[in-house]
Amino acid sequence: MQSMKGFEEGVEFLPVNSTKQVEKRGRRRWVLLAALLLGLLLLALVVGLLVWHFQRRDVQVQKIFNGYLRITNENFLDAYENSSSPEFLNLARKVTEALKLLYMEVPVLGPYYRKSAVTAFSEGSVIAYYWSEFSIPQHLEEEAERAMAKKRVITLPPRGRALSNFMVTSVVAFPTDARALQRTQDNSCSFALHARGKEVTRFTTPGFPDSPYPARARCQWTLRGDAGSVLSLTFRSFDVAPCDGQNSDLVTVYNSLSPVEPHTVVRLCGAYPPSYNLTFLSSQNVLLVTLITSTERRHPGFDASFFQLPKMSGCGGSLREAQGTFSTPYYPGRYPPNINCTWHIQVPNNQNVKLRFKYFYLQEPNVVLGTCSKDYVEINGERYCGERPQFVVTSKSSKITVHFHSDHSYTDTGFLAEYLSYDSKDPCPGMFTCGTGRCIRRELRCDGWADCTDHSDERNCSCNPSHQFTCKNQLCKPLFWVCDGVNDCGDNSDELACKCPEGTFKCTSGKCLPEKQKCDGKDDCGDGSDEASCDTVSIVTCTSHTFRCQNGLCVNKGNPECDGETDCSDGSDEKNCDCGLRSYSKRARVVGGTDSESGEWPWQVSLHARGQGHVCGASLISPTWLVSAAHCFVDENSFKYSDPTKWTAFLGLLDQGQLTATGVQKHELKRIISHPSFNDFTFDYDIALLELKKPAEYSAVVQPICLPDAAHVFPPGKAIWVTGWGHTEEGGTGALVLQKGEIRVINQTTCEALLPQQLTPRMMCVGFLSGGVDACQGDSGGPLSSVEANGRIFQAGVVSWGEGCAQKNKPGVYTRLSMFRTWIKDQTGV
Ligand SMILES: *[C@@H]1O[C@H](CO)[C@@H](O)[C@H](O)[C@H]1NC(C)=O
Ligand SMILES: *[C@@H]1O[C@H](CO)[C@@H](O)[C@H](O)[C@H]1NC(C)=O
Ligand SMILES: *[C@@H]1O[C@H](CO)[C@@H](O)[C@H](O)[C@H]1NC(C)=O
Ligand SMILES: *[C@@H]1O[C@H](CO)[C@@H](O)[C@H](O)[C@H]1NC(C)=O
Ligand SMILES: *[C@@H]1O[C@H](CO)[C@@H](O)[C@H](O)[C@H]1NC(C)=O
Ligand SMILES: [Ca+2]
Ligand SMILES: [Ca+2]
Ligand SMILES: [Ca+2]
Repeated sequence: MQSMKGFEEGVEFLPVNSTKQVEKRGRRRWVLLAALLLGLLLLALVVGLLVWHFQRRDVQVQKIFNGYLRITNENFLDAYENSSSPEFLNLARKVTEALKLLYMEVPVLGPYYRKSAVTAFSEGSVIAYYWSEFSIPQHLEEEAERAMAKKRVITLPPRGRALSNFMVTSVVAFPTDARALQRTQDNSCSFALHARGKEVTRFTTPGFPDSPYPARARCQWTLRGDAGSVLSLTFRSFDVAPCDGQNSDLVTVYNSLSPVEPHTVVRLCGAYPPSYNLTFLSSQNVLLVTLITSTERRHPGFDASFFQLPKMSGCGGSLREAQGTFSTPYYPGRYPPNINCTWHIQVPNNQNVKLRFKYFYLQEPNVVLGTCSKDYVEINGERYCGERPQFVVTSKSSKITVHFHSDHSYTDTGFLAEYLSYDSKDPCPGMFTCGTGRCIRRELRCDGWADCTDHSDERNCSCNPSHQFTCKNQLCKPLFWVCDGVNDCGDNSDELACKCPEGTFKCTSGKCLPEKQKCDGKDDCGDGSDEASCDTVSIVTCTSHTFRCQNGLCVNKGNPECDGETDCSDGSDEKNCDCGLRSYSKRARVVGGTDSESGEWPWQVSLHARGQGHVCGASLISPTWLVSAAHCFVDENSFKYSDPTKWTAFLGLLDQGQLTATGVQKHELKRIISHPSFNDFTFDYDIALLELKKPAEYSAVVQPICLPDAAHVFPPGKAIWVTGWGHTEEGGTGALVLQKGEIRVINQTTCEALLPQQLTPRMMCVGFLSGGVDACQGDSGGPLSSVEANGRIFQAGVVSWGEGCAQKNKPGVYTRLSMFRTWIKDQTGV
């Protein structure tokens, strides 16, 4: 109480001049003491606050590092593969002891070290894989990470007597993905496999294929081969939950037995089609496969196998012919990590040498653009990496040296290159020389399509006004790309002529209207386009350009069907949306670019007429209904094409040579409904509906496509896809594998001008998008697939006219499907 009182007095007296109290000595001492106490208390408070503050900022974080080190003076024993053998335990103890000594020497690590454990050993002399746990103040985390990643040699201090004759180098470790943490403690889903002889060893996710892999699992497979071998790992079937950022299920393959990012070969999620090559090579005799699952979604998992093969003795070499080819090891399979290859090329007769890289894929994540810091090809001191279209490198002499380097992580398919000798005076005999040194056919010069990657074949041309537009920059472009909203010239001059004046906007029809008529609730354009993309979706008067909900109300949003947002108050715009999605999200890079892959166009149908094989295409729109072209079912003298019993429909088909492949469904037709207004002279109303006798079963390779609403717009300039096998009946020249081509919607006005008197509102025009595609392989009756909002694919059209094929400088004509939405609904109920 006393001190309390003094405290109060002190508070009272301290700030003021206290001369009055001088004579009262005893009382003054009290005050001083109280003040001192107060000061101490305040100090304690401040210190306490500071400590609390810093501790809060500097909570100790648990940090686990995965790493490996090399023991240089030990030989590998078989017992080291068994983590409960005395030999393993003995060596593991030495390693953890050595790590402890190492960490104690590093100020940022020593005080925070908790423990280490060795998870595996492998050959070379002996490599130990371990993890170390620290409890580190948060502000030291980064510094500790840097210290751990530094490659070290353990120099044993004198007190490390227990470790005499123990030489350790290359000690590195990297922070572990937080999601993988649990795994280091739990061994319930951990497998160790050793390849035997030349045998193929198979392993799968638990339960494959009958039951899905466990949710929230941490699994790992340690794969080994004999000393001196490397491993080849293939996922034969792969289907885990789709990739969606942080929380997806993830399979990772490491070129190490430590799950460290710098040795990651590949990270996989989602589903891969069977045609996708998922073969990976190691650079040593070990691989580690991990599966980390975070989701509850149910997927079958993977079926994988691996085998050992002798380590490649070398790559590269000396090439002395006048011409030849060379490629990265295992091309077109992936090259292995951690290799260097050097090719010394010298052509005879004092000719010059040039290299043409036909395919070049050295793509990997985490490369800073333009640095080629990971995998690269180096020629004449210049590095090439990433994914590149065909390119040429020339030398001014008869020699050239090509160096290929792959680092420890992530591999790709590599390159295929050709070397040629050439006369420096005439590098492309009989052909046109691109600025890049590539030779192309003379006809490709000034044809309006860039065949040289630097566009040099299209420079200094005089354009042909009958079908070409002269850009301001002197490039020639097909007339049908004018005013389609896409900058084809590069300087936008093909779009300038059709731009609306300042203060106005452009309707889809091309009409220019004052800005204020946009989104004012009135259809001023006449095609609804001024009301189609407004900030708020509202109910408007129904016109032929508005989407009508089931409840009869119309909304002003363009293409609201199945876009993932509820736009109708009754939700009807998002009903019946089980369509237009592919099961496989991944696609391989197809060399040449026009072969489709299994499951890429699961709605594509092949129609075989009896005795004639593939005749027409069609698309699946429901389990029992197909859409095709009416002209496929017009009778001829010799054959009654309108008779449904004459036809067989193949669903899920990729290769016409493999009609009995797994997944292919063979169906008979019950009914053919050709549009009653079909005109086989003008090809107007060229559409037919086919009913299957038995419903199709949906699968990874059989799925329906979405039908566009009557008001659905596929605007000019939009890129879509045409698919088909071509006309195999004409002498069997068609492709065996389903072909695809990227095409672009052409402005209807422009197309009418190019095809006078031939186009009706039931038709739409498309043009080929890339000049590299030589011929379109679409077949009559086949679908045009358009990727719309939310990734769903809608059928824009049916391949109709003649070849059904867009040629480079001629538009192709297709049946506009949105015009037939009501008719299809009336006939089929779909
Ligand atoms: C691993 O070593 C332990 C202890 O020596 C032994 O009991 C066990 O059978 C070994 N396992 C294998 C697969 O060799
Ligand atoms: C995948 O590539 C490997 C080479 O890495 C090759 O051996 C294998 O045959 C390829 N598999 C397929 C299905 O193409
Ligand atoms: C490949 O070359 C690089 C740089 O020259 C070198 O650091 C690396 O060790 C070499 N790798 C192999 C496997 O020889
Ligand atoms: C185009 O003409 C310019 C000068 O007229 C010339 O320098 C250039 O090489 C020519 N380009 C091509 C591809 O012919
Ligand atoms: C179509 O082209 C014509 C001229 O060729 C142009 O006036 C019109 O605006 C274009 N339409 C669209 C939607 O761009
Ligand atoms: Ca790499
Ligand atoms: Ca254009
Ligand atoms: Ca919607």
